[in-house]
Amino acid sequence: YPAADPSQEIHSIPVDSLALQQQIDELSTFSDSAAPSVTRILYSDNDVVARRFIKNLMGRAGLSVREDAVGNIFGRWEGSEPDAPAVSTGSHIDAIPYSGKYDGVVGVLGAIEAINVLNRSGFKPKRSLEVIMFTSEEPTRYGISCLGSRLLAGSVSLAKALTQTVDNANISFLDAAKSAGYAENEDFSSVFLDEKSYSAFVELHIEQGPILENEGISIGIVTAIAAPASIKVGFGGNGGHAGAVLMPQRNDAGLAAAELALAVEKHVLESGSVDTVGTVGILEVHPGAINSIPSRSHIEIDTRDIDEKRRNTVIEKVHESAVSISKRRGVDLLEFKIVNQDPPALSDDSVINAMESAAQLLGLSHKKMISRAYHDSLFMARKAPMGMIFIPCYKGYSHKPEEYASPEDIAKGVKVLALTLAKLSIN
Ligand code: HGY
Ligand code: MN
Ligand code: MN
Ligand code: MN
Repeated sequence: YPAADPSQEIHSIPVDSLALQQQIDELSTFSDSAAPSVTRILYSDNDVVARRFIKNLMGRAGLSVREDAVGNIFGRWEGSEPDAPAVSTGSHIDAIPYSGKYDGVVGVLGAIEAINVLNRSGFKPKRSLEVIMFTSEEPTRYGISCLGSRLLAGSVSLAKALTQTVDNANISFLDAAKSAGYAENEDFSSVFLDEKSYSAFVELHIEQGPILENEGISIGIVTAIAAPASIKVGFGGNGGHAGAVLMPQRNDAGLAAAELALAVEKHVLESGSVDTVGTVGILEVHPGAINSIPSRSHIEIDTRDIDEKRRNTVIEKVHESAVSISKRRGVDLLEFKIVNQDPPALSDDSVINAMESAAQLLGLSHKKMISRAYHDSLFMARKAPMGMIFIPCYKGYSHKPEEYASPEDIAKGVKVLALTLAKLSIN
C-alpha cells in the first residue's frame, strides 16, 4: 500500500454482521415460494420489491443510484478522480425456483456493507467505487443466463433477441420489463458499457462447492470461471394410446428424450476429465398423461468444463446422438438449439494480487481455486480485469433451500472485499 495506506484503518473497522444478516433474512422474504426456500424470478412482483429494497440500502450507504434499460442497478461513490475508470463490484439477487438466500445476495448486500466499512474507516476513494446489482443472472424466465451482465459486456445478438423473446407464459421480455418500470428505451444496445467504464470488477460469492469448508479455509481466490453452455432439444412423434399401440408402431418422443439424457451423461464421462460436467435440468413430455404415449418432449441440457474445447466436443457428440436417436426411433428432431456456448474467463493478476494481499493482511487462510459455477464476473471479465472472492458455504450446498453461509464467514468475505476495493481504488 502506498503512503496513503488506508488498510490499517479499514482492518480495524468491524462489519455490521447483525444488520447484514437482518438484510439477508428480510430480502429472502421477497419470494414466490415459502421459507426456507427462495424463488425470485426476473421482473416478478417480488423481484420489483427486492430491487426497491436494494436501491434503498444503496441510498443509505451514500451511493448515488441509477438503473439501465433492463434494470441493472448501479450505486456509485464518486472518487477524487471522477473521470478515471471506476472500480466495480456486485452480483445478483434473482433466485431460481426453490433455492437459497445466499447465492448472489452475499455479493450485493456484502458489497454495500463493504462500502459502509470503507466509509466508517474514513477511507476516501480515488477511483470511484460502483456497486452493481445485475439483472437476471439466472436463466430461469427467458433461458438466458447472465442477461444483465451479458448485455453490459456488449452482446449485440442479445440486444436484438430481447425485443423478440417471450417466456413460457408467452409474456414478452419487453412487456415484463415495462411492467417492472424498465425498457422505456427499447434499444438495449444502450446498456452496453463503454470501453473504459471500469478499471476492475470484483465479485464476492459463496463457493457453491465444498472445498473451502472441507479444508477449513476462509477465502477462495478465484483464478478462472468454467465455460458454461446450454442446449434446448425437442422431439416429436405420433403419440397415441398407451395400451392399444403395439411397440413396433411406436415412436415415443418421451423415451427419445430419456435416451438423449443418458447420452449426455455418457459423453460427459467420456471426456476423460473430472472437470467436464453435464445434466438435464428440464425434461418435459406432452401431453403428460400416464396412458398417452408422449407425442412431444422437450429437454434442456447444461454442460460445462474449464476447458472450452473439451466442452464443445461434448456438445458435438450430444448433437450426433440426438440425430441418431431420432432416426432409430422414427421421431422428428424438432429442435436442437444451442442457447449459449460461452468461453471460460480468467481472473486478472492485478485483482488476484489485491485479493491475496487483502486476505494476508487480515490473516485469513486463503487458496486459489476455479469457479465451476458461472457468475456475472464471466461477462464483466470482457470489460475489465476481473476477480472473485469465495467464502465457504454449508456442505457446498447451493440452488437449494439448505444453502447457508455463516455471518462470520460472510464478514470475512466483506472485509477482504473492502480492502481489495480500497487497494484498487487508490491504484
Ligand atoms: O448456474 C450457475 O452456475 C449460476 O449459479 N447461475
Ligand atoms: Mn445461481
Ligand atoms: Mn450466483
Ligand atoms: Mn498467499
